[in-house]
Amino acid sequence: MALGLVTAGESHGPALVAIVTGLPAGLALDKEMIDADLRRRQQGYGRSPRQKLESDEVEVLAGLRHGLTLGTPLALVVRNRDHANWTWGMSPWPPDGDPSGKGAKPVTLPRPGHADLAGVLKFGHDDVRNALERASARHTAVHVAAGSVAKALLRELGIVVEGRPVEIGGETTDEAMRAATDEARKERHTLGGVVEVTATGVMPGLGSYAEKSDRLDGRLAAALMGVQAVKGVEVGDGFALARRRGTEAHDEIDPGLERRTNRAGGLEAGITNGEPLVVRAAMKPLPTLMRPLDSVDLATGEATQALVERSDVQAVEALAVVAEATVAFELARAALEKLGGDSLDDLLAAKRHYLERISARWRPR
Ligand code: EPS
Repeated sequence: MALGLVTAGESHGPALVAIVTGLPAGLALDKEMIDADLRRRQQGYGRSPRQKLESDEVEVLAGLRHGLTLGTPLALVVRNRDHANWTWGMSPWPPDGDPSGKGAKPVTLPRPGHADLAGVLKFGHDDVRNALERASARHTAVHVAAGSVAKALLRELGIVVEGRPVEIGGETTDEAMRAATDEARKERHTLGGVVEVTATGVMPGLGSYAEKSDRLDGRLAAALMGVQAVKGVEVGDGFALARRRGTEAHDEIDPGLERRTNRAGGLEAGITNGEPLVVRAAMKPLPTLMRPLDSVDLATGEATQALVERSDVQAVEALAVVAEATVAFELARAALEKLGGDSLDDLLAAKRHYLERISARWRPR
């Protein structure tokens, strides 16, 4: 069965939910490891006061017994502690009593760059909150929980996935990235950046060129572009390859089928080639601004300025964790497609068999 993921949840609703299907039985999960990833996602330097309210941890409602997967749908929940301040405003059922707390007044000032305007037009909402709540990057918490499960599966296969920020506000050293964040906070700006995800220990042969939709580079790009605020994805040397000659763009093959370089980022024709997988995602500056941009009040049609709310200065470190989870999930999906298996033992046996088959030719040092 293919690995699947469905999520639900609003930013200030009661909880975020993920259902992961297609996991083999017998995979050991560790609550501490999932919670550690959830904490990493919350910790970046440019985060908003919201993160002081939340302390994300995973609950499992189904699919796990005594720490081992059952081969049945795995139901993960991350509660929104901030919901306590929004019980009237974000009540799933018609709320009791007079409007109180946050979210009680409709939002009518769409922020350029957020889902606000497109969402209300598409779905016919009067209150922008009905669009922004689901579009919010808060939702990435539960993707990180699902990615953490995928990483546990990949670890069994010897694959390690890691994400890190490589650029924030145009700066590339840790010190300069922090200074840029401090300055943006002081000047009430927001920043974007670039994250890089690498996966090591990836065997050749994940993904396929059989159909466009099978190509793993395309699947990774689609999954990463689906993360809030991501506007670009590149694999390996990506856009820089377009400016090189063929002799400087590809990765020559040595005996043992190793490569001298990894400009392709571990993917050729949408298939892993045994080299580390390298992908980068570019994030735009966050659109909730303390210096609001011009907008229009949807209630009156008059020119005004966009909604001002608490916001992160930048969430690039958070994106690194989310992108890591995203890549891990897609890689786990591709590995299960290649190797299959209802139980972890079946999966590992299939891996051994496959590696044995290609070992006559593929012998990395
Ligand atoms: C977000 C707006 C902010 C961020 C949020 C994403 O939330 P709030 O509206 O509650 O201040 O803090 O990110 C998270 C809460 C999170 O956990 O990552 C948005 O509009 O996308």
